[in-house]
Amino acid sequence: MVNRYNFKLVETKWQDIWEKSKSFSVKVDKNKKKFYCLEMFPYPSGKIHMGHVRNYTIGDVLARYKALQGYNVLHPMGWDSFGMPAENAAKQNNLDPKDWTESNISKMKSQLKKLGLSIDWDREISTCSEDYYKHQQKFFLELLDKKLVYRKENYVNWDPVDETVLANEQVIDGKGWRSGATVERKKLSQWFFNISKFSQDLLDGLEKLDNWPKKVKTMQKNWIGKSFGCEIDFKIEGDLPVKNIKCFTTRPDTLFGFSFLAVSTDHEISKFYEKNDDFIKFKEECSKTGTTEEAIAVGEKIGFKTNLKAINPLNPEQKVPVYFANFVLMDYGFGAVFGCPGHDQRDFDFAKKYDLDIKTVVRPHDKEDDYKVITEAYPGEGILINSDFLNGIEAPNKSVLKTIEILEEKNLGSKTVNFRLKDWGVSRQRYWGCPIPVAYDENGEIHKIPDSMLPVKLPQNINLNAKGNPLDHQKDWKEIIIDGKKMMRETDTLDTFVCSSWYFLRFCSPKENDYGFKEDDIKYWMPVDQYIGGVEHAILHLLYSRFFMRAISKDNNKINIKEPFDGLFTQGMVCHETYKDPDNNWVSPEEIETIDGKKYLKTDNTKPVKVGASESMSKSKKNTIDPENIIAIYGADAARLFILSDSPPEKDVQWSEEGISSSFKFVQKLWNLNEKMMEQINKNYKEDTDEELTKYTNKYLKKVTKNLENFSYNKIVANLHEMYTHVAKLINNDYKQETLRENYQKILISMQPVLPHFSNECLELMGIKNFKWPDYDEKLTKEDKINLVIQINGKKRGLIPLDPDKTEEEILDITKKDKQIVKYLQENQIKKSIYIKNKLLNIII
Ligand code: ANZ
Repeated sequence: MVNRYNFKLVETKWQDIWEKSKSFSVKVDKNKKKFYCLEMFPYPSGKIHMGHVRNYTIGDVLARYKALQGYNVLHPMGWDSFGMPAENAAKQNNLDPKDWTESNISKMKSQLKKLGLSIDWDREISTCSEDYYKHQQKFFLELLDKKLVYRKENYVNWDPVDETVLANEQVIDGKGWRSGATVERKKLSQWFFNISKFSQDLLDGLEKLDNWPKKVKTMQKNWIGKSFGCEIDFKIEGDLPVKNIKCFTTRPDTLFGFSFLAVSTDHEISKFYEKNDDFIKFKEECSKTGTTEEAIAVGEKIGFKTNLKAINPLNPEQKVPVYFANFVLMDYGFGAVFGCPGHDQRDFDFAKKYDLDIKTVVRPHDKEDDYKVITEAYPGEGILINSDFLNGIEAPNKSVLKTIEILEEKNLGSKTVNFRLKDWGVSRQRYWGCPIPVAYDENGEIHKIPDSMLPVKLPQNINLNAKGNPLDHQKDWKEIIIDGKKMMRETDTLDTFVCSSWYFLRFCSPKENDYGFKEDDIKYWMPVDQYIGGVEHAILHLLYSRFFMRAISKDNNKINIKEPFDGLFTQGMVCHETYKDPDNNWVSPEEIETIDGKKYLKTDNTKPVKVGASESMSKSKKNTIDPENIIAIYGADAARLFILSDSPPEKDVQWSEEGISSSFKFVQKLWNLNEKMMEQINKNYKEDTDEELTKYTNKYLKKVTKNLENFSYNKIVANLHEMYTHVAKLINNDYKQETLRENYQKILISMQPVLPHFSNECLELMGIKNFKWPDYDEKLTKEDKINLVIQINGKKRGLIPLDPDKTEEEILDITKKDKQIVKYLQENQIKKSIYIKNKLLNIII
């Protein structure tokens, strides 16, 4: 096949076409409807990967479609450019993180441009630029005034490899989300955002996010983790001045199963044990288990027995031992638990280890009253037993409320709600981040850096190899005079998730100098109409952004936004087969050649390669494909077409050599069709043979429009294939020039979202410069005749060509007179008929 569509030429030329036709950018007519289309912005690692290609192609299809529909479209791009990798790369190569980052940005920007994305580069932002973080520092100080930021000494998740603190959300299965190192516990003075203050509001807000995937809302809901329960004040006896210990419980109804009380090693009663060597050793032992709930759930439960006794409020006769235990978290509830081994597995494990009573107080519905918990706790539903005046009550549905009522009456406890969501620790002991704009006087008092001294810029030319936080070693930078007083700057920098919590506002007014955004601009553009990104951000980034909008909106007359993202779409992964050489090392697709359908090492074609499962592309498994090569070989349109084909955007897509090459061939076929179309147009026939082309075009447009509206972008690829087959056939009929031009022009415009380069080239050749999304005529999309299947007693007996949408009676009348069918009906009585509209009539005789 001759490659007559020279995508290399076209794709460079196409940028000008977009520049001319883009409807957005600096001058925006705010009387027009707006559409804000945003994809999660990338970290400038230096190279785009297939995940970016998919994410940005999906966004681009939508942005172009909306622009063609006449919206002002905001489709910006920026860089999440602070963070560890820059610092690490700079250390290794003896570079400045800023230079490394900026050079990566320029590489990635040119790669994104090659994909032909309709991005408004005039609005480009980068979070590591002073223009950006200056405003972030102002927001930080505003939050400090509103008491939504505070500093406190706390146990933190410490990543020993990256030597930094991690937020709870950044610890996955007990490991650092970036380094993969097992996270330790460490006590440090830290800055926190008071996200927990908004727990209920963040939960309520989820209800209104109708255009978010259900799974993301469920993940956030679980993360916020609202528990209904009760706080109980346990009376304490013993040789210490401790009168009572408060516990939070969701199961007060199991109080008769009480067999120990456990507190966290940081509980306030620990102050009495500070000098106890055994306790100190025990505490060290506890620090070794991870800090996350998952780690604690699977880890060994260990305890340290005190001499204290706790009294059961419902049965004052019963006194049980008090322990320190590693599975009790200090920052949940009151850092204390009443242990009920019969019905809680952690308590069960603990009781087994320390030989404590295991009492059964709930029996499953299908068991007798002598039921006993033996091998594991029974947390399920049932009936209360061995519980004195509570016996016989249905647990937990009725028994929890009933017990709370009793406890409240006796003043022994009260109904409470608890949230799992913890405040967001934002301090990072790293250089390459946004400096926290405060300083400390000699008494350690916190002072805001005055507005006139903002931004607090990062010092340059520093020694990144210094141990710990490089900023700590910058004496000149650290010392500062405020109002004539000597102070020391804060050396912690902000978690990069702070930068991404408001970047979508900045895109609305990227050049605004005085504040992070302009009121008018965000009133017009916000919220983001469609946000597109990976589901891995379901909790972290998407929750932080929702919090940050609430936090800056509080007492701020410039902004009143709770929900930044009206619509959310989470795209699937791009996957590829995995390969291993005979020695079990991962091999990349580029190192492989195919001989007789089998795969061998390129360097040694006697060595067969083991083909493994297709998995999400990742550097560690070497199953990545370089988008830049793909674009260079096949062109951006073919790459876009392929990345959208096969699977719906929310599902994973399998990348294959055959797939991309057939997409490429299809673009060539479209070009051939274009050439043929131009020939036909030039023939200039006087009359149309029929109306088929117009009808088909309308039907096709209806389908494409519907699929665009529903994010069924893979179906658009199928629509294009079908269109090619039909139109290639239809144009052999004779059509007038206007008919051909009118229909083909619509088809070409419909290709804009997916194949922008190709479509623009062809439209330009036809002399068409201004266009909008083509409407279709509903009347013309109706099928002319349908072939109705006629069954007698379920057997197919004939086909009757009919006008569509006839009633069942009309069809029965016609059928009774039809020659083919009459012979089957004869004298038989029709008992009933079953009609499936426009498809089938089954007559039962
Ligand atoms: C007694 C009990 C009996 C409990 C029983 C459960 C089952 P959710 O639902 O996740 O909120 N708990 C309370 N504070 C804790 C802390 N600081 N560290 C670890 N565990 C803590 O969990 C609530 C339950 O978690 C509470 O109810 C308490 O154990 C435990 F059959 O109290 B329960």
